[in-house]
Amino acid sequence: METIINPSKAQWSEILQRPTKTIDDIENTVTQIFDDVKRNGDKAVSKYTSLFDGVDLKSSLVTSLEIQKAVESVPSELKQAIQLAKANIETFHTAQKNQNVDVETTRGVRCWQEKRAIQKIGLYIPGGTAPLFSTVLMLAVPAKIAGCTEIILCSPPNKNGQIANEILYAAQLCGVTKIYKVGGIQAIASLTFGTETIPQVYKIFGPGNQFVTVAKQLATKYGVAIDMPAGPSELLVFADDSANAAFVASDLLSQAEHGTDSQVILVTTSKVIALQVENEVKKQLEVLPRKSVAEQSISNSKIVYLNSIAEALELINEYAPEHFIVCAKDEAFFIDGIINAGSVFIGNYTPESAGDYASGTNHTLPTNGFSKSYSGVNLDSFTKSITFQKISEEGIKNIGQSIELMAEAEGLQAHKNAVTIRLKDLSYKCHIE
Ligand code: HSO
Ligand code: ZN
Repeated sequence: METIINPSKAQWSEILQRPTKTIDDIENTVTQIFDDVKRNGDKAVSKYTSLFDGVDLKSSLVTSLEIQKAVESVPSELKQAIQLAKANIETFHTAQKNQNVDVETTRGVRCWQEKRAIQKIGLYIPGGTAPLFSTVLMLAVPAKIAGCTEIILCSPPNKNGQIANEILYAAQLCGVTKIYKVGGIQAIASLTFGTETIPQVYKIFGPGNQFVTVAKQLATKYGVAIDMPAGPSELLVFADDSANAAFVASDLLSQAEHGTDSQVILVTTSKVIALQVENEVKKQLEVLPRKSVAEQSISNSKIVYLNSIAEALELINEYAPEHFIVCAKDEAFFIDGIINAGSVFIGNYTPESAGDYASGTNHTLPTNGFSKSYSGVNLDSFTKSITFQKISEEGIKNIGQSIELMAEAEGLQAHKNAVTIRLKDLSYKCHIE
């Protein structure tokens, strides 16, 4: 890890730069596969599954027998752990339900707002060497609470044509409607257009590699919503001398092991902590099974020493981390002052892993500086708000003239007429009464 001491503000943006990748040629591939799936449906999907996943499938739909077998093969201790996580995620996301807004804006004019679930949603769960089944909980649990009626899960099959048992177990536990063995661009294209077997959805959630990320962006061009633009996972830790260096190192490594392009940053006001963390990282890294992955992301990572917590906070808000751990004497200063972060972890006993799995908060969070403008996945991600209004005779009399004047000023006579006709009706009624 490179240590940078008291960088000037002019240097910040360079220090905080995310690992960049070019996506030009990916876009062509994505467009081609989208066109093919749109035109040829299942036939195209199975061609790409064979090409990219190396397996020929008769059908991409996971059968109830396969689900049953998977459920049986997950060890009961792990099942209990998953159930504890699910219960906490359920509690936290159920608590996010809030009261409807309902007001009388002017006498006789009632306006209110009600939430409705997005009916059909797609969840994308990546495969690979370590399939992250915890993401199933993070997406399917709030979807169920929100009331989504069709929850479609896509995940790439392995060489044996299977999806990891844990993913299938979590999916059935959370009430996913249907599961399909389809991954990558072809999965996102299927959810966008629908095929003979895979239903079309209105919003797609979930992480993925660069291909999936670009595919999700293309899906939006066809009117399908997505949770958020995704990038490599990242963590920023602020630690002063009240922090435990070994704990901090373990957090940095937990994020670094995700992928070679993960980014971890330590910001500190203590030179002692900076040194201790660096040594601890080296020590703990040695014994990690995913050492080669973590080593690479750690080698791109930075320790930034700054003189004051005020400057540290400014830098953190400029970086806008996905995950922000704060181990500081004055934690309230950071809690009150943080503006841009996906999720904040406070104190020495709050590792990021807790939020990744089981504390109850969601781990699908904005990366790549998007925490400046995006929230992480939460209950509202699965709903839309509809506004309602009901205006009484008294109400239209109260606001009618203003509407008439504004419509006239915009040159929209028909708009004005829609009010005038009613006001005339009321004054006529008034005369004959
Ligand atoms: N840290 C990841 C989520 C995750 N970690 C899943 C372990 N499993 C992105 O927030
Ligand atoms: Zn993680």
